[in-house]
Amino acid sequence: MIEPAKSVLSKLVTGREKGTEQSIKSLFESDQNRFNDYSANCGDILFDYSKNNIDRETRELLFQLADAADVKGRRDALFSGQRINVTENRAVQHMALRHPGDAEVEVDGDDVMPQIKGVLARMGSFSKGVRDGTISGKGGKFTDVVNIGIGGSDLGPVMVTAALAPYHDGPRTHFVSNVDGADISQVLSAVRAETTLFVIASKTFTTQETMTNAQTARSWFVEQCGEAAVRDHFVALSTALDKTSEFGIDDERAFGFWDWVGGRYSVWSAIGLSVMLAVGAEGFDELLAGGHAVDVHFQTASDSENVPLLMALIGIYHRNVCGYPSHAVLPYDQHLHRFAAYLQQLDMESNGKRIGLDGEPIDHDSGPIVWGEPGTNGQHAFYQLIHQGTTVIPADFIIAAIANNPVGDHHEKLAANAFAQTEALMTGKSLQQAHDELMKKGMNDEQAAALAPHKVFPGNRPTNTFVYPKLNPFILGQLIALYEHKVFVQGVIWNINSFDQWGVELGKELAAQLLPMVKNEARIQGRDASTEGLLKTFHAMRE
Ligand code: G6Q
Repeated sequence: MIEPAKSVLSKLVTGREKGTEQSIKSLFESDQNRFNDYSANCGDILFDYSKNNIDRETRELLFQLADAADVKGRRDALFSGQRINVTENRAVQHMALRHPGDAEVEVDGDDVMPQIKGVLARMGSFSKGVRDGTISGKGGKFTDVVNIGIGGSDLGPVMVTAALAPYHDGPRTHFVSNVDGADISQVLSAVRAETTLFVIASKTFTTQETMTNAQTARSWFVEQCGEAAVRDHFVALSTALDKTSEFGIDDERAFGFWDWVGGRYSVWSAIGLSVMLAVGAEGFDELLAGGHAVDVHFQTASDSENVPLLMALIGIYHRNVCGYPSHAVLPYDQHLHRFAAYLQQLDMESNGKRIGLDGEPIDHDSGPIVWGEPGTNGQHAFYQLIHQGTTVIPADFIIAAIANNPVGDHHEKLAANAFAQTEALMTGKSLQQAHDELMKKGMNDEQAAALAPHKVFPGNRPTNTFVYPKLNPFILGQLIALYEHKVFVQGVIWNINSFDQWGVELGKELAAQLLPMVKNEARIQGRDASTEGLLKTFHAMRE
């Protein structure tokens, strides 16, 4: 954290240590207008952050913190295409992918819009052809699409296709990511080679898992349909177009993107092809438009209306002032069942860092552990800990006003549960209340006194709530971009590089060294005693 920001943070910490913090409930009691004052809109999305321990003074200090960390200056550097990913010497310009109209967007001084529009137009005509059957395979119209990718080349398309399931009117989509052969076997057993389109999604086209799965899919396909049909059944999404042609993919079937698109920000690029195949180019355009609307909002909304800024600052308060280690994302929207997994990568790969931009270890916490599951399922599993555990876990609740699948009163019940949870987390239940309730149920005083402590809810647990009219491509694009910019702002305040991911390298290097030893016991050497022991046991069990 840079010096001016540190001194604002210490004011926030001192403020909390003084013990003057009021309970969230009492903040509502002393301010009739709190809901209006502590909520903001980004287009049709309402962001309610009133159920946090944040009062006017704290919020003002948080805005000062953002200014002291130069969030606005760094935001402008981001949008102007400067190489802010310094450890990889790259610009970060995924916002250009969702930029509409004819205005120029620069990376290193060059307008990148013509190339973006060129790829988007090719994706559009290819998707249209696949969807209407004018582009077909050996067995006629494609019925299934298999996306093979991992990390950023998987999680975005997986999450978005799941979220937009009600809008699917194209071929069925399947995703293979894990190098565990179970993953590809399951998918291949569910499709027919003659009517399947394989989409090999890899920015580098060298990733072990993806290339292994791609080769397996290719051999399986060739066995049934022959080598000549590969050109019609395989497409590539990559920045390494030389490597895609070596794999046997026709240049016409390769859709490029650029090094200034980070993997976890790439669903807006050619990596989103499987989304476009499922929902059509118009749906994909709507997704992009939603993302762009948030880019404009982030750059123009005032501090108190700026949803990604508010999301980030509340998160900083929880992490760096209150010391909360984790953050839950709880969508009450079944179609968002992969949203938390997607955000785990976005947030934890971006901000799970311990070295600052100055190359020195940082002296404060950075990214929290992000996790979650859709409500109401989580309520019957881990919410126990959120309500009564020893760790406070701030949570985002996400709910649509209108269901995509209206069935009876399901949606009303879903919404009632979502609102009930945030209320319960805030208000809690006192010992006296618990005791009185038990007495009313017919227990005697002794029985009630014994059980009541277990039924106490401390309350005062912070939550944010997002409400939007209905989950559609535009709203989804907004939601994703809101979290992207939240992560950006937090990275700026922590003064770390949110756009590299060196932490994934060491495991990859060691896996490459260990593979020969896993294949051949005689080659085991030079490892620690535990690793050697594990390798030997592995071999013994395979005999
Ligand atoms: C994301 C990361 C990482 C990446 C995967 C797949 O930001 O860079 O998750 O997306 O490692 O890489 P390829 O797309 O190059 O196969």
